[in-house]
Amino acid sequence: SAIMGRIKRGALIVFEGVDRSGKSTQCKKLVESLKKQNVKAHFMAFPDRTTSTGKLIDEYLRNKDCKVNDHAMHLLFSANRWENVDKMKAFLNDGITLIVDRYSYSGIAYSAAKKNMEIDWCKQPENGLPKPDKVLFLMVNQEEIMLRPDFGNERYENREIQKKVFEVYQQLFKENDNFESIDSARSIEDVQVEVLKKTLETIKSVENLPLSTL
Ligand code: T5A
Ligand code: NA
Repeated sequence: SAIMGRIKRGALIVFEGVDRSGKSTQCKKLVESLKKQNVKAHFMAFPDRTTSTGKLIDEYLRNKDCKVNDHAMHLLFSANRWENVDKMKAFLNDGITLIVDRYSYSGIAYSAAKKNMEIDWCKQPENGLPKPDKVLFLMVNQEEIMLRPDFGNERYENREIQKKVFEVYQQLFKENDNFESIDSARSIEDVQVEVLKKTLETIKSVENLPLSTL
């Protein structure tokens, strides 16, 4: 039948967490692990620094002297996701699981951590984007984070900002039923075992469900 022949959709899996919590490391390993098991998977990361908005974002993040209005900057990060929506839907509809390094929740957490930025305002431009089937939140304490290589190079990498970001993330965690906390103070390999398990479970549980929106 038509139902039997239909391609099962891929899952939208997002990694979130404060800077240096190990998101990129886990995402890249996960895509490799999935491919080894013949699960179709593709890696994406936000901000996508290759697009026109991405180049402005990259300049803003790397140059702490670069002054841009906070609200305008927030919309730019969101536009950077909207630029990729058609591509994301095409992958998912083709049965390819997307492993995404940061998404809307980063956008909300890092902007709402700033003075004079309302969390409700920050959520608005994310409305209508594909909703992640699972958000794996990498949890590790700040003392450990600051011992990891390269901490402190980019705009938001200081203790005070990271603390505020974590507080907004905690609120988002409570509000969203798709969040799951992963203890990331363990070895890269141990974290990967759990991340792979959660991902395979999610792929199975959503393959016949429609994609929803934020
Ligand atoms: N941002 C982002 C916004 O303000 N708005 C938005 O909408 C979005 C999408 C750049 C900044 O942009 C902000 C948030 C960010 O401040 P980015 O490009 O994702 O975002 O940032 P990066 O600097 O590339 O990545 P992170 O700092 O977030 O680091 P990761 O990816 O969490 O950590 P990773 O995997 O690179 O690991 C860091 C180090 O720790 C080691 C790794 O080997 C590496 O050296 N490590 C471990 N060490 C011990 N034990 C483990 N389990 C380890 N796992 C990793
Ligand atoms: Na990263």
